[in-house]
Amino acid sequence: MNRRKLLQLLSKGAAAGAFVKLSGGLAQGGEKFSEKAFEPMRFLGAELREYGERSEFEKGVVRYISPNLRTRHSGANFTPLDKLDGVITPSSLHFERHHGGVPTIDPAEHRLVIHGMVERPLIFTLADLKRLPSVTRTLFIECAGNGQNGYRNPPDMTLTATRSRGLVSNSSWTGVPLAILLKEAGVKEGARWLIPEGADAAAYTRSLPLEKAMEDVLVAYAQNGEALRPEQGYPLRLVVPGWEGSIMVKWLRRIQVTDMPVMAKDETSEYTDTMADGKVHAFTWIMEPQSIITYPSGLQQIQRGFHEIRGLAWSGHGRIVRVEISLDGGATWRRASLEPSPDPLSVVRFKLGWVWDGKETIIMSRAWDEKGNTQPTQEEFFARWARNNRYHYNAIQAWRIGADGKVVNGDKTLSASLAPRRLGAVGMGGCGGES
Ligand SMILES: Nc1nc2c(c(=O)[nH]1)N[C@H]1C(S)=C(S)[C@@H](COP(=O)(O)O)O[C@H]1N2
Ligand SMILES: [Mo]
Repeated sequence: MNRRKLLQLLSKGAAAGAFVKLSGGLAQGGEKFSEKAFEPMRFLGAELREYGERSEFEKGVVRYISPNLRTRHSGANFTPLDKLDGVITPSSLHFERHHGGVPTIDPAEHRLVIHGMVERPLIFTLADLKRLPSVTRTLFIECAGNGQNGYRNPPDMTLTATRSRGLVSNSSWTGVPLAILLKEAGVKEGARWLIPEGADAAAYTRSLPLEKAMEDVLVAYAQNGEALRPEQGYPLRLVVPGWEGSIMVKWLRRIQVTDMPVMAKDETSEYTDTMADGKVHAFTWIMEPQSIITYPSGLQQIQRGFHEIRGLAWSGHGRIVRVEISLDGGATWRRASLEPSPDPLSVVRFKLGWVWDGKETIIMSRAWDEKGNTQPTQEEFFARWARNNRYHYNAIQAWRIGADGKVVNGDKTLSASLAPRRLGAVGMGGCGGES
């Protein structure tokens, strides 16, 4: 059939009608084709280029940067979870969290020093590190401040999935196991901690238990198959599987081996958790299970009929084994299907087919990991953690679908006894990002 004939057929709507029938009534469409759809075939396309760029029509898919940030050098932005598919975060859309801006580092000049309680202090160039045995794993990085918006009471009705949980990203990371470097240096008896330091203006510093370092920590130089992005720590960063993002020191230049944690500003003034009894919990490293429905989600608009509910789930404790979705505000739950996961500590995608009947309802998801951990309700969460806490929020996120198909935050306004103290300006702090 030639193009003209096909066009005639399509414009009669016959074929378009057939599509609807063939797909079992799932499609809403029936849109007519126009001559315009064939326009690109009439002209020679763009030339080959050395480095790819996305379609000009996709330029609106960007990281969310709060207009309320005090500074863009010590803040965070969010991966646009509600505009992405699959589980790999494009490197250009990986969330960012910096305490002193993004340094420009010449990899030829960069060195990694390992010293302190070791037999042989060592200095590595990038080339030295790339000669060593490498590991590639698909792992999430999540800021401890992810979900921070959940501390607001009453709930923020302008919340989107991006602003709810977009301080998580998922990439394929390649690097040298830190254990190999430590064995080379020869860790002395009595050593128990590592103090990694970044080469940024913040001289960002944390304490990392030696035990974890020997287990699975990577000194990463590649992200999704190419060199790390400057924002992600070019040319070197720590990737600490399953732990809070804040321990994954970027622009890594030095690791001191010690017998004690250093109690750095970056692990005391931030990233500690106030408990409901007023005590402060330090070193909350492992990220608890999380899930977020990205479609339909906050500020989207849906129509009656079929929708594939989609979302993302992850846990620092291990593989996600089950995600449940409630379509009736938490009264009943059904099991979503999970896409095969490339790594136990990768983000996974869940899906559930659903026909929306046009009635107002609340949808929500909760994830379960292989260790039996799941997400608490808002009430359960605030029974444990203080109202004015800022980090490690992983309570179930609800979305309310109105009779008009508009989707908004479905979280409850908590009773006075449970209500978090009004955060005010504090909500803008934490991970530096008003979420
Ligand atoms: N050197 C350095 N490393 C750092 C930070 C920083 O500001 N400086 N921020 C930390 C925090 S709080 C997080 S959540 C992650 C964020 O990593 P990303 O910007 O690649 O998403 O990097 C961590 N490593
Ligand atoms: Mo963070």
